[in-house]
Amino acid sequence: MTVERSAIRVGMVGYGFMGAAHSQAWRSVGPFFDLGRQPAMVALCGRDQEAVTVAAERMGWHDVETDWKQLVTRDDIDLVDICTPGGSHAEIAIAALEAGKHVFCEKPLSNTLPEAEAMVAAAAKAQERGVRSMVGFNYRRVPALALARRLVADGRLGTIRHVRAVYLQDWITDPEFPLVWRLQRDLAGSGALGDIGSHIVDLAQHVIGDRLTRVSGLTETFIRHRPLSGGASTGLSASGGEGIGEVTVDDAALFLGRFGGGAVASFEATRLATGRKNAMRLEINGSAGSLAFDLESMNELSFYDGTQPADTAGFHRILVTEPTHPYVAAWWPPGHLLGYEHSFTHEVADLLADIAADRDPTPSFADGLQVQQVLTAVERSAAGDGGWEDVGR
Ligand code: SOE
Repeated sequence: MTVERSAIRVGMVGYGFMGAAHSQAWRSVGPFFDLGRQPAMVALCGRDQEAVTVAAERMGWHDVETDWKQLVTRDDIDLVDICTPGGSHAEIAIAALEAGKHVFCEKPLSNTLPEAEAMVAAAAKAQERGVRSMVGFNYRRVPALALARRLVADGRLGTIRHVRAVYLQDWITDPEFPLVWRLQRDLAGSGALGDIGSHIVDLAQHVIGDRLTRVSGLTETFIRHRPLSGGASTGLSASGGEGIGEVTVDDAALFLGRFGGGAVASFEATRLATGRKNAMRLEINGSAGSLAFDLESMNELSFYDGTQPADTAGFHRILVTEPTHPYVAAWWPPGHLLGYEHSFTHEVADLLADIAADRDPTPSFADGLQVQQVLTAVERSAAGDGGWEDVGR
């Protein structure tokens, strides 16, 4: 493999859904973004030699490893991209940082607070040596949501009072869907709360530029036992074996929140919203206007400008495809649309630019820890009588 001297040589661990999305990003970022340092897709790591070899060829990786401990110590790797289930994020990220590798880690940062705290400590120590790290909350880099943040920051909504966020899926509605790793606490850390609730917590805070300080919530597991095997079509490895196993994570989480600046919020994350495939919606109400976003119309942002005369006021649809909109100039002329996968390309474009400029990428591991603190506070509230819990206690 011929690699430019200035290239950032990438090794990725994991090749499931997120591995495929990240591989698409590493392949596509070079031709579309002016990068000081191009990525080189050096090696893909997975436990099964045959399967990871097939995946590497398909996804565009030059070499393979079957032991992540080997990958993170390779001299020809500068950056480790972690696309494994949350239960392995901490050990891989800390080893990579200690080996002097930049780290890009998928959300949620980790499955537990102690792990997240250890990752933040390792990232801070590595940063002293110019080693950078980022956690992958990709929706921040959907152009319409980046525009929403810009409008809020520019004061177009005035004082923010309400945030209303939902993330609705339905892929485990069938009780015969097997007990895959996302339904096992030791591997996934939590269910809908950490998997998709983490997205709307990070996004709400990022778009309004404020942090949650108190939460009150509930979680529910509607289907408490599932078959141990089957579901080959899911693309997710079941725990295997015969019989029935216990679901040890939430199917749904609903919680209220208070932001430090005074806004109030409602959040709902569920994977049993029959008919909703990946419906993430965000609405923000301020003293001077409102914004509404629907992932199923991800190139659009609804904006209500409260400063307009009443007889012409109303939510209008911004088609977020102008070159002045975030990230759009790198792609197509106005009116041509972007997709879910472009948000991952935007992540790696910003990460590579930050590394080339010796800057700290965002969201940082500390940002990922704060989201984990919110999720943990929700779980504390849900484990009790749903009372208010301080974030970060
Ligand atoms: C499954 O819920 C999942 O793949 C999440 O893990 C991703 O973060 C989300 O973007 C799509 O749905």
